[in-house]
Amino acid sequence: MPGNTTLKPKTVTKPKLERPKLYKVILVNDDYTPREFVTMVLKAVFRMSEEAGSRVMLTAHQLGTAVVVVCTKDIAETKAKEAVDLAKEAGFPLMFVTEPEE
Ligand code: TYC
Repeated sequence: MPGNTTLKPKTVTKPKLERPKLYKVILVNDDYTPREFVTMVLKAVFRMSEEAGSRVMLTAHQLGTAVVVVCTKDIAETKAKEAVDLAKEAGFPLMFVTEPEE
């Protein structure tokens, strides 16, 4: 051992436990979809209460858009599609879009 020891700097490995990037599901206002239908979709697809659903619906109605939920890309895209499909079936142009969180 003596005279035979090489001092190696310890390699510091950054723990690779990166969180998955999060996505917002955004509700977009339009002039045709009835308010009650929007609230119903928020309750059915995003499991919101009547109160939370109508609050988010009113925010989109007044401001143009509202964040519904923040989740992984997969879930965001699946939920947005489910919601848009429900509206399409009922003949409404209701839109939900997804976008990555800053
Ligand atoms: N603006 C619609 C109306 O007045 C209601 C509505 C609210 C539609 C929110 C879409 O994302 C929306 N009937």
